[in-house]
Amino acid sequence: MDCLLREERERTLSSHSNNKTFAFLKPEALQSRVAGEVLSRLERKGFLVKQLRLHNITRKEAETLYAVHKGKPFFQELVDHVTSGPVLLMILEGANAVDVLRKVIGATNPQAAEPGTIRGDLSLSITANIIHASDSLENARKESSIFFHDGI
Ligand code: 3AN
Repeated sequence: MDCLLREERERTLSSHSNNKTFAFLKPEALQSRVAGEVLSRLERKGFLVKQLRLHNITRKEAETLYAVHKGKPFFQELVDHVTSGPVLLMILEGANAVDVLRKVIGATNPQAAEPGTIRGDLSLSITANIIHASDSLENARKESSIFFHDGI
């Protein structure tokens, strides 16, 4: 019985974790007053907001977050942008959250992103492309732990 309960608990914990992802609205989203619209789209899609916090990203946090891009020509501009004003950090929950959110936000370059996606509808700038969303569960765990001590 104990064993069955433990298995059930582990299954529940792991399915919850699989259904969460990390995202943040970039400073441009707040400056251009579309933060409410983006949140509204995410909720209408069915995501549940589990954590939400306004935050000023430090250069150190930005360099950790985007470490994989260090040395690329756009790295400094990207770090400059995400540290230029408050961002809205969030942990979202929903079925297949990582993949679904990536579809909802659209391609990295808003000029190529499909209409109907967040980036496709709300931006033209690849640097200030409104929203960051983790691209794997592993990265969602890593990235959320930079900003939330309880992570995903
Ligand atoms: P995404 O945010 O779609 O996952 P990544 O992780 O490849 O894209 O890149 C992180 C951020 O770096 C992007 N959101 C974008 O702002 C910026 N970026 C990526 N590629 C370029 C590029 N070729 N030129 C300028 N900025 C870029």
